[in-house]
Amino acid sequence: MLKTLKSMDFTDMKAMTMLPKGQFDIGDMPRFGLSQFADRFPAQTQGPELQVSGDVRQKITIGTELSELPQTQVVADFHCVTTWSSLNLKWEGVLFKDVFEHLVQPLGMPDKQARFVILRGQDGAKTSLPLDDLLKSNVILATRMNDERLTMAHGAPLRLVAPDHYGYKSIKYLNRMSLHVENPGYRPSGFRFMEHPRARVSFEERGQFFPGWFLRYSYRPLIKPTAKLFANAAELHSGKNR
Ligand SMILES: Nc1nc2c(c(=O)[nH]1)N[C@H]1C(S)=C(S)[C@@H](COP(=O)(O)O)O[C@H]1N2
Ligand SMILES: [Mo]
Repeated sequence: MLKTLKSMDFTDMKAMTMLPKGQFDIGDMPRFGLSQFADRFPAQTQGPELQVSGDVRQKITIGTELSELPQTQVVADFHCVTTWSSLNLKWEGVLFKDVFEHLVQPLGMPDKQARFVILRGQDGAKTSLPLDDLLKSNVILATRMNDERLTMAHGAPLRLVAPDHYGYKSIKYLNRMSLHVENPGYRPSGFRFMEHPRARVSFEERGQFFPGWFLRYSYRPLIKPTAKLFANAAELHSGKNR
């Protein structure tokens, strides 16, 4: 039943204003993703190493340079497309925008028309976003989460966090990105069938072929088994690496 404004207490109000349409607060962030990535882990875990290629004049690899850029914090909620949200997470690292302006542009010299970015993780996961979305001031390449070094579970040594977009855009174990000139009819290889090209949470762009509300109900039953699959795989992996 709908509550009237009068009978709502402050916590209701807060929950309502903080959670986007169709999302619920799951508490601590689970290790999560598409099931095929559950038991794939980064091979290189020492320090971040990010290759930049595509429509650039010079391919580059960014590593230790990252620690020389201004270290920044982003506090934001994280929204998985399957409807779980983890609230108030603190990420630390370097803004994508700073990496782009201080390293990618001067060293890689990307084509001025390149407006489209494919991002890949060491586990083989990939996604894409328009460059303009990545240049927003809350998109971060994180090395720390909640005042600690990023854990393997959450994408060490380097992960993207794009809080305004569903979780599948926030690639963990990030090691490659490529810039592309977008042209009509071009089907980017970073693209998966169910993905929305932008996946903005505020527009409930969960997928490109079905409405957000429909996907909400389809995805919800997957949360528990997927979280379990990912947690078990991580446990097995950490056992092996002891
Ligand atoms: N490399 C990689 N990045 C990924 C995924 C993945 O499986 N592999 N899953 C995505 C999805 S669907 C979500 S919801 C978040 C989950 O991040 P977490 O495991 O830190 O909670 O990572 C995203 N980035
Ligand atoms: Mo997700």
